[in-house]
Amino acid sequence: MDEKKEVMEEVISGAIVRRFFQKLESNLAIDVAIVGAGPSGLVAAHDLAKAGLKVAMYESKLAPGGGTWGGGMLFNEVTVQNDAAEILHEFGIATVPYGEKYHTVDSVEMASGLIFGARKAGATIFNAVKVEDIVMHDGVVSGVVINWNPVARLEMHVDPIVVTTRALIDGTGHPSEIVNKAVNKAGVKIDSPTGGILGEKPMWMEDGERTTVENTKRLYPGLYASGMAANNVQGGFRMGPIFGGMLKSGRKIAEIVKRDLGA
Ligand code: 48F
Repeated sequence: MDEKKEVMEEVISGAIVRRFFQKLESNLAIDVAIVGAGPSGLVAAHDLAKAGLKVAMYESKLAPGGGTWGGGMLFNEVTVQNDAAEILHEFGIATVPYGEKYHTVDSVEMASGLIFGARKAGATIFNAVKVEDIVMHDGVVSGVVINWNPVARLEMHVDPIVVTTRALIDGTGHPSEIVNKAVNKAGVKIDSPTGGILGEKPMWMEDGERTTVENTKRLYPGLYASGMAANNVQGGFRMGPIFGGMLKSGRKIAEIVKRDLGA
C-alpha cells in the first residue's frame, strides 16, 4: 500500500490557518482590548498582560509601533526623560543620556523592543485589524467591532466580527477614534470638562508631557484612554518628538485598569 505522501504546501497552509484561528478564538472574550499599538498602548499591554490579564491589541497598520518608528521628522532617534528611560530599560531597550534630564533612543530599537516586550509579557497583537466601532451593553462599554483594515481602506461592504472585553483602552493617538465613537455615536458624556472631546491644543512640550499623564484616566464605565488619545480628549497641548509622557501614560492606565478589574 502506498503511504500518502505529505504535501508541504498543505502542511504549511494548514499550520497557518489552524494556529491563527486558535489565536482568534481564544481572544473572542477578553479582559482588556487596546486599540492602537503606539508606545502608550504597548506599555499598557505589557503591564496588563504581566498582571495575568487576557489582553489583545488591535493595530490597523501592518507594523505595530505607532509614531515611534519615525523619531522626529524621520530622524530615527527618540527622546525621553530620565524617569521614562527606566521603563525602556525594563524592556531591555538601550538609552543614551543626553545632558542632565534626557536620554536618546534608537527609534527602531524602541519600537521593536516595545512590541517584543508586550508580546513576551503575553499580550496578543492583531495587526492590520481596525477597530471600527464599540459595543455598549446597559451603559457599559463592553466590546470592540473589528475588521481587516484593507477591507475598510477599499470600502468593501463586509460586516465585521465582535470581541467582548471588560475594559477598552483607546490608544489611537491624535484622533482618539474610540472615545469619538462613545461620544458621537453612543452619545454618552465622558469624564472631561465638557463631557465631550475637547481636542488637542498646539505645541507646548513641557505642558503637553505633563498633561498626557494627568489626562490618562477612566472616561466612562469600561472605557479608558492612554497617550495622545487621552490628551486629545481633555484638550492638552501637543508635545511632538518626546515620548516619556506616552510611556508613563501607558503605565498609568494599566494601573487604573488593573485596579478596576481587581487584578
Ligand atoms: O499615535 P500613536 O503612536 O499612539 P500614542 O501611544 O503615541 C503618540 C506618539 O506616537 C506621538 C506623540 C509623541 O509625542 O505625540 O504621536 O498615543 O499610535 C496610535 C496607533 O493607533 C493605530 C494607528 O495606526 C497607530 O499605530 N490606530 C488608530 N486608529 C485605529 C488604530 C483603529 N481604529 N483601529 C486600530 N488601530
